[in-house]
Amino acid sequence: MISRGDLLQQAEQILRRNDLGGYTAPSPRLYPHQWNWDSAFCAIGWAHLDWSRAVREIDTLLAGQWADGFLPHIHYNPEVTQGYQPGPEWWPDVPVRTLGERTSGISQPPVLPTAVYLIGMAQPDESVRRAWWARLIGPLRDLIVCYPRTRTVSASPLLVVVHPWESGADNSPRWDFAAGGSFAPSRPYRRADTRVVAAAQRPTDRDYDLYYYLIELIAGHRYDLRGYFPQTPFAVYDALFNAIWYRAARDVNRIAGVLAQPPAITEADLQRFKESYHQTLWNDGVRLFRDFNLKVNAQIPVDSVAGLGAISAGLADRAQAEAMIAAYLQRCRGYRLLPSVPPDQTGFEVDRYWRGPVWAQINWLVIRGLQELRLDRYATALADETLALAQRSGWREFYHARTGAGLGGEDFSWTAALVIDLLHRPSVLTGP
Ligand code: 2M8
Repeated sequence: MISRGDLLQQAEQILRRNDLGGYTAPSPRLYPHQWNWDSAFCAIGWAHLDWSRAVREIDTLLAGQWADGFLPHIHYNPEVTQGYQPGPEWWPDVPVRTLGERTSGISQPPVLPTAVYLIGMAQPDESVRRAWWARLIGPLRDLIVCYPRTRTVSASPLLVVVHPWESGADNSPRWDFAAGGSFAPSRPYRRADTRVVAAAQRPTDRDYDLYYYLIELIAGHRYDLRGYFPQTPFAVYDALFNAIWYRAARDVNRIAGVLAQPPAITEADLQRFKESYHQTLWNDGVRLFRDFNLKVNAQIPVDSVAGLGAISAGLADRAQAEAMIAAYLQRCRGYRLLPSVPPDQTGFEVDRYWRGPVWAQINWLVIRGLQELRLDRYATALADETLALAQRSGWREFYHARTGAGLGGEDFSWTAALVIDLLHRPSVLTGP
């Protein structure tokens, strides 16, 4: 097992190696373009190494922002023409702000505003910090208000996630209700992922049929939820996406406050959102938040680590967070932490992608949330576990839920970036 000093050095090497100029590829062979939440996490790591490089990462991500503030899940690098599918041709006429930028037509958990807040706080020169925030507050405000404007239906303030890729947890068993529906696109597609990573660790072809079916449906309606909502088999309130948005909205408000500007989302609206989140997604029987299927108006009866997202967002108080994490850990005894799906859950697979393995960026979110709630015992154990996984198994996309062996993509950027953050800033309360 390598030392923590060497770990830091290796992590820095990974980020520098994956640095493709203005952005950090998540894992160059598997994911050569710029991904939305990956880049936000990478920027958090870069801020400790080279603050202006973190700023650049974010500028490049925001260059793919749409006219209405929407931030797509992939910002394509036009120089990379091979090695990832789907390419930009599957997403025609995306309404980007800057003509010529190529992006996907769906989003991802909006971690970016929280990254901008944290990176700003890591800048010791207050005037530099304020100037940077003053430059970004417009795009961030647009981003945060765009989702309530374009992704709500009926009276609920919760945000509708329209593609498994938007959740970030692509083939989670939570989405099996749709993947089992035999949906397939009208045009043929080819998979590039299984040439890089063993098929047994990736989503199935049936999952991919659904992914491409939804791409055609969404692009065919010009990315307008009102157009395809009646037809889509997939419209959910994802517990993690909604938690991350809530956290992001509060962080944009904090930045706005420093700049003596009005909040992006009013306190009253945040409160309404929080109440709705609890009313719609809380499941007392399992002491976890669940996702909600809008097509049948019911919670999805599948537990996953997404249900702990409330801990990282300030949506759960200390007592509730402790009950949630204790119950989750109890279900995962004998496994590495945190399995993305508890082992007793139907659909759990110990080594397949989002169906069980451990993910460093999810751990990081939960760790930071636990620290803010002063649940230090849990936070420290989880941080130690996360560092140990990288120390023993290297810089992987995810880790085997039982053995901790490294799986999926190699030289993975968010794992490196967040290990850097954990080592440089061990605690949100006492760290430098
Ligand atoms: C994975 O998703 C992409 C599609 O967005 C894929 O499998 O092709 C997910 O783990 C997602 O959360 C992540 O952002 C992306 C890049 O790391 O890979």
